[in-house]
Formats: sequence, structure tokens, C-alpha cells
Amino acid sequence: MPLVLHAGNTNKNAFKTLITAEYTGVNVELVKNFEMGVTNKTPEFLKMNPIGKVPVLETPDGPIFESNAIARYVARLKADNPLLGSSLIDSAHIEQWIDFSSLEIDTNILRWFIPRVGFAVYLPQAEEAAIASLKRALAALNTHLASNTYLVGHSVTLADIIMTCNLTLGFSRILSKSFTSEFPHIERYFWTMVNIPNFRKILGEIKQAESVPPVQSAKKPTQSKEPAKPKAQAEPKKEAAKETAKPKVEDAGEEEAPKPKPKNPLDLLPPSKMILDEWKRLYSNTKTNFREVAIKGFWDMYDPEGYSLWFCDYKYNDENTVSFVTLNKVGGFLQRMDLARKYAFGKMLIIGSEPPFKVKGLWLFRGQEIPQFIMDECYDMELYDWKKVDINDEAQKERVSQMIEDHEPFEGEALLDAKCFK
Ligand SMILES: N[C@@H](CCC(=O)N[C@@H](CS)C(=O)NCC(=O)O)C(=O)O
Repeated sequence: MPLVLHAGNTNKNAFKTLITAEYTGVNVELVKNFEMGVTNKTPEFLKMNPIGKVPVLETPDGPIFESNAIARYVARLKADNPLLGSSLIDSAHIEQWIDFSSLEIDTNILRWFIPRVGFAVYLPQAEEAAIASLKRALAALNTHLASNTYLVGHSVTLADIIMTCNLTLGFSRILSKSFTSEFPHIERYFWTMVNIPNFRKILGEIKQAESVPPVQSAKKPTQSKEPAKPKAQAEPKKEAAKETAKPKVEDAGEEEAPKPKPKNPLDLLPPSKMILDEWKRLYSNTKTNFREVAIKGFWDMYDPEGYSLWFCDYKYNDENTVSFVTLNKVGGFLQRMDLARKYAFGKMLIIGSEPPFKVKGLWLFRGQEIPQFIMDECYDMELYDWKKVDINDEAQKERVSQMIEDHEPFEGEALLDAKCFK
């Protein structure tokens, strides 16, 4: 008889047990027709887990909740299971990495992700703190993995299973390549693990998030406050099984009513004679004589009191060894700058005819500083060194012109590509 696991079929916490079962040779099956927010709120389910969360495993000796405990139970069904280590110290290190994965990595990924997708109140400072804590944990993990293929010993253990499932949520929903490239040993580890057959069978093919999801307004925590709808009445939920995509309401429970959006401080600056949209139109519509028309037009329009110009220089150019990865990284950056569309124009040049490619850019921002909300919300900003352009310096002015017009050669080198943010 299979052990029945209650969860949707995309739940990364359930994957911990399913992968463990593959390694252990235990028959675990997902319950049929599980519907998130409905099945797990019935009185029968609440008897198994009084807080109505999944996964829950039914065993001949009674139910178990908490995904790490369930995975441990399944691993212990096999005597001397190598997943649990073969010495006291290995077992302790397995427990250490399981806790680290749950408390330092998963928690901070969720603190970053959940408010963004609207299941908790979004607070920029809280997000900043979550990202800082996550980076601290990932840096330690990256260092460990620099000289270790697996977390403990020389083969897969339960710690790798739990860590990989937690990273799966991160990599597929919020940790884009430009974020993870700071942690190359974790990248190597993660892609190796998810391609091991016992993992791949359960996880399927993982596609890394292309960008950080934009902030959505907070969603109503309907599941915790409304009684469960009888099954027949429940709307068909395509998304129902996607707890991985939408970690549910536990963190949204404390949600406050959405506050009116504060005005962006840049809207309170004295008006500028430069109309950003006019410049963007001129840039887009100039097809010939670019220097004479668009560049001249730019300098005629430019208002050094209302706007500032900035050069940026990617700090990790030596990592730009694959052209399409470099292009995607820059593309992701421009997508994430979407929030700045009303206040910025940018050019990003990908320079060189062979790797490593250099990434350099020019940005026009409203105001005299790089707007704080961009620094806060677009983490790519810290991957670049920023230098304010001195327009009284003719050489710098000429560099600005060349960057706007994709001048080639640029500083003596060919351009692989040039991308514009407008
Ligand atoms: N610490 C728990 C977390 C479980 C959890 O947060 N489950 C989510 C889905 S991934 C859930 O059931 N949410 C429904 C709810 O909060 O009512 C575990 O590892 O099992």
C-alpha cells in the first residue's frame, strides 16, 4: 500500500518527500484531486494538520505534518539509509544543512518572494533586509560548495534533497541569472542536482526566473478567513496546484488594508524644461543622420538642473564569458528597470568581439542623484560602478554621444550588441 501524501503536484515541500522516496524505494503517492485552499481546509484534513497546511503524510501509525519531518520519516523507513549519513558527525552535518536550508535560505527567499506576488504586505525595507540575509546565507553556502560536490560527504543526502527543493522555488521564481551569477558554486551545484535522474523525475525541467516578479498589490487572504467552499462550487483553479508559484496565505494573514501609494519624490521636483518623452520620441524616430539630428537634439534638450547623466560599468566583466548569457543579463536588468520608465533613459553596450565581454552603460535620471527607489528596488544597480558624467568635460560629453548613438568601434572595440531603455 502506498503512503499517501497530501499536497498539490507542484509543491516543492512535497518534492522533498517524493525525491527521498525515490532514493529509499518507498512507495509514496500524491493524493488524487488535491485542491489548494479547499481540500486542506476540510475538517478531515484539519484533524491531520490543525493549521491546514500541506504537505501531510498519512502513515499506518497516523499523520505527519511539516515537510522536513515527513522526508526524514520516509528516509528512516530504510535501515542505514545513506541519505541520513553513516557517522554521528555526518548525521549532525546533514541536520545542520537541513536547518540552514530551511531557516536561512528558504525563509529569506519567501520573505522576498511572497510580498512581491501579493500574499503579504510589500515593504521595501523589509525586502532589503530579506535580500541581505539571503545573500549572507548564499555566500556561506557558495564557499562551502567551492570545495564540496555535495553538502555532506561524497554522495546525495537528505540535506541535498531539502536544499535543492528550496533552491528550486528560488531559482524558478525570483533568483534570476544576474542574481545567482554572484554564487557560481551554488549555480553549479543546483544545476547538477536537478539533473540527477531521481531529482529530475520529480522536479521536471527547471527554468530559471528571468526577472524578479514585479510588486503586485496585496491579495486577500481568502483561504484563512473564509470557510472553504464545497468542492462542487469551487471555481476551477488552474493555479490551484501551484503552491510553489504562490506560497499561500500563512504570511498574508497579517495583511493590512493597502495604503494609498505615496507620491514619488521625483514628481515633487521643480519642473524641468526637458520633456523625457520628447527625447525618447526623437531617439526612436531618427533613422538617418543620427549625430546631426538625435544627438544634437539631445544636447539642445538636456537640462542639467532637472536631470543627471551617469556612466555605469559592470563590476564582474570577467564572468561575461558566454555571449547570450551576457545579453540575457543585460536584458533582465532593463526589464527590472521598468519601474523607472517615467524617470530614466538608458543605453547599455555589450562590448567586444570575443569573451569576456564588457558591459558599460549610460543613464539619464531625473534629479541630481540616482533615484533612491531604483537603488532600493533594482538589485542590478549594485552590480555596476556608477560615475556621474561631468558635462563640462568635452571627452565625457563625447562619450555620452557615442553611447547614445552606438558608435562603433566603441573605445576601440566592436559592439556585440547595444540595448536601449526608453
Ligand atoms: N513549514 C511547513 C510549511 C508548509 C506551508 O507553508 N505550506 C503551504 C503550501 S507550500 C500551505 O499549505 N499554505 C496554505 C495555508 O497557509 O493555509 C512545511 O515545511 O511543511
